[in-house]
Amino acid sequence: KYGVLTLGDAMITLNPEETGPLRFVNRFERKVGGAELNFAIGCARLDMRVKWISRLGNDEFGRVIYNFARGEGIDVSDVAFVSGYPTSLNFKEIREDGSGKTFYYRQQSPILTLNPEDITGSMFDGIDLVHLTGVFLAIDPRNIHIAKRVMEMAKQKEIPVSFDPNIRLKLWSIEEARAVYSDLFGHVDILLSGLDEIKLITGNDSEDSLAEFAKVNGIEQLVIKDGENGSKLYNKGEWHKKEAFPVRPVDTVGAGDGYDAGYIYGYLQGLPIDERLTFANAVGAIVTTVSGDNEGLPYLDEVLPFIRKEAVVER
Ligand code: KDG
Repeated sequence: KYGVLTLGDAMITLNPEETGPLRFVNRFERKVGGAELNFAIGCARLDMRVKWISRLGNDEFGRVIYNFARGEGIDVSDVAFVSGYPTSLNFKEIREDGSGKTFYYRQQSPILTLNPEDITGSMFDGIDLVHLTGVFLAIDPRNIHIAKRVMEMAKQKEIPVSFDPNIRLKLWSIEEARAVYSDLFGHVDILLSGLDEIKLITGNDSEDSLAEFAKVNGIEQLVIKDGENGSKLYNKGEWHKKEAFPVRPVDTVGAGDGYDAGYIYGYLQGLPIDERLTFANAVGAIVTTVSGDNEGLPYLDEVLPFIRKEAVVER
């Protein structure tokens, strides 16, 4: 089994029981979210070994998240509980088409207590890929020091680094984000970005300018996710494209994290580019058909039947 390392904040996600503006919603379901944790769950379900580094509040919700991650088979030995920092919350608003808005209560996130010295060499033992996202960087500008340390240690150990900008403009401004990203892109081997996000970051989404951007930053694989329009990869001077799977989405939050897990699975398994993009598109599509940020992440044995449109015996 391949080993993946990721690091980030998690939160209790309150999923509305009805669609429409949050101010009219009275009932919520308590779930768990967090971009990097969603990615970790996605990888674990695709049969990879996953280590997730994090900090949780020393409270009831912190325990919910810890047990949830552990229940998914994630290595939580570098997750610690910290007092004085309540576990973060995220209320979601979901519209009829499955798209949504988030309302965070995470000003004093427990992950603020993580320091660069907490990252040690043994955390990389048995790791084949390191994945970070922009959510962790958006929480506190100082997190760049931790992210850089992780990326530099990965480089020393010849472990590839993937990164998803995961822009969260509710947490920081695009100017702040651009400054931090431009400092990090040079450390990234695989960049997995939404089309709208890469446009916000580089100011352009034409294939020529994105190819140039990848070359300048030494990004070996530039993956662009475009939801229902599919995804594409720029690698070794060429663009490869794959259309999306048609689905009826109920909750699109977490689809990008699922896509990342699917892509990384395909990359580590050495799947040819065409199959890798198909696999990642499938994982992203499946995620949108289930309510919750990570509940819809498929298990390995569910993805190929979905791709082949095989009938599933229900009863
Ligand atoms: O990518 C999905 C995540 O964004 C969601 O699970 C929670 O908003 C969230 C975050 O900040 O990680």
